[in-house]
Amino acid sequence: MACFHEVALVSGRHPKPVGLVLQYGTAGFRARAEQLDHVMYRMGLLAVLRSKKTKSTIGVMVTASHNPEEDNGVKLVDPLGEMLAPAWEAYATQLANAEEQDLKSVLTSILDNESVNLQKVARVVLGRDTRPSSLNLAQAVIDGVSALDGTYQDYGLVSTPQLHYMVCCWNTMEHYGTATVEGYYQKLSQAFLAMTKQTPYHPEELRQLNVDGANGIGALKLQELEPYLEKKLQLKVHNNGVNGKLNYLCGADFVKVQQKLPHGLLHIKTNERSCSFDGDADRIVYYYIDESGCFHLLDGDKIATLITIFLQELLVKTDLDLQIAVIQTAYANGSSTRYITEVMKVPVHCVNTGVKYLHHKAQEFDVGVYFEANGHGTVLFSKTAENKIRQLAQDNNQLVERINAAKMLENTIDLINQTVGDAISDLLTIEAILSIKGFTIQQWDSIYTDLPNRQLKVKVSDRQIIVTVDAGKRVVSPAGLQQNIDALVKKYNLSRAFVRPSGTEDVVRIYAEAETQSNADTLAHEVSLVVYKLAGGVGEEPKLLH
Ligand code: 16G
Ligand code: MG
Repeated sequence: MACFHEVALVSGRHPKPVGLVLQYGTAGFRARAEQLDHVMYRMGLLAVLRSKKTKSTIGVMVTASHNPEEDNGVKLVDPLGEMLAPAWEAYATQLANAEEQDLKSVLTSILDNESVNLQKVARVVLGRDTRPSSLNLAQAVIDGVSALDGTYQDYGLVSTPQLHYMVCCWNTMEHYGTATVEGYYQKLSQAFLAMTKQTPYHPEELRQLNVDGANGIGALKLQELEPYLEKKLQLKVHNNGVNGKLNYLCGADFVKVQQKLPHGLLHIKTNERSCSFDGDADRIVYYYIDESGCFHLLDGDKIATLITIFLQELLVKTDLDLQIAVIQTAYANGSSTRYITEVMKVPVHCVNTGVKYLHHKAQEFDVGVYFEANGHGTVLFSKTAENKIRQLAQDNNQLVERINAAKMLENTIDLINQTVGDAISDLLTIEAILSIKGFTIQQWDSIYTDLPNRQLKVKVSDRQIIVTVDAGKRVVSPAGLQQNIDALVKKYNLSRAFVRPSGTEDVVRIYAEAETQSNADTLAHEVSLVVYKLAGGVGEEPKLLH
């Protein structure tokens, strides 16, 4: 049996509140910040074991993304910048919930199960968002890493995708990029400038983009990036954290769910291109106000469509035999799925909610475009695809049109963050595409028309009693719930609805879409009532909101 030599494993300054149980959920641990000190320390310990096991650098990010400022969270980042392997998520949960006296034996059992060699060196890189609680919590992670003699580099305030980028740089001997924030800005800005080299400097109003930084890390990082962009793009960063509160009445999640302008951007001009980041800058959504004052949202589905159109056109020009596919979740607007499959003839795959599922599926294709409707997404190029593209870009014996298309793809590969969805990298990709195609935001928006939709949530006594199949689109338990939903959906034209337990909040989520907004609202409300009745709703019965 593996055994720890005399390291100071007892949590000491980071004791666990007795009886507290937390779970490594869809995006790591998330809870009120004051409950997380011991979890951070233990994730420091686990990161060391994971590093020794994989003989690679492992990332630890302290953030609770779009959650309220009072919350915090932590997630581990695996060697190529991807999400932690599922078996280790289970270890993370065991470790976080072990009472003090059991900590050593839980660690020992992980060591044994995974045959971790304690003699190996460990390296952990960590980052944190701008929450007031993040600094101390990051220190708890460092204490955990140090307790097992791991080495670490603290990147301090970085966006989640920047930390994923660092991990990938470290583990590819910097083939992916230089492992510094400057390296990140240089890589992205060079690719962006190369892509837009042929396009003229557009008039100021077209170069200008309003960004809602959610009062978080994204605002800080965009301000650092801007000088690298040589004024090709002019960013007006709002909600930069100076006055406002993180994610409060702003940010990508607020805008997507509420389908309205964030505070701080309530007075944008007609047709002005605007976008919102979430609290850790791994999501982005765009929007504008039309002449009649109507709000238009361009969410992850619209972004996926724009990027796929651009990539598909280039792939055709290169004449390379590369397969492109789009990965979505049940939340994807029905119109987007229809447009991509029927008009563009690009295959769409629907997977469970959660970045790791989309990322995993996208790896099956030469070019896998994945986006969640909430604005989290990126593009993955397989090694084969990347090699073919880079080779063609260098091959002067080919037709100029093919070579140029390959060069454009090459720069896109460098611009897009292939480790995880990245609001900054996505912003630059979208802006480059709009600029190259000479599209206004309205032209982009008019590619297809979204079906009106509504999202609601219902609190139940135990959300785990809702069991779903078919990528979260159908409920198999509690009995009768799906039949009720089916009957309600039938009442409306072009409608669809589903419910699933949230992986990040203690609620059941409801999604409905229909031909009109009022039908989508009514259907969502009716479904929420059925959930409330059949799945043990707590508190007041859901009301119809208008
Ligand atoms: C997290 C996930 C996101 C997912 C969302 C679902 C990551 C980085 N993010 O934000 O992919 O859509 O959770 O939340 O994994 P829900 O389960 O509460 O609906
Ligand atoms: Mg986020």
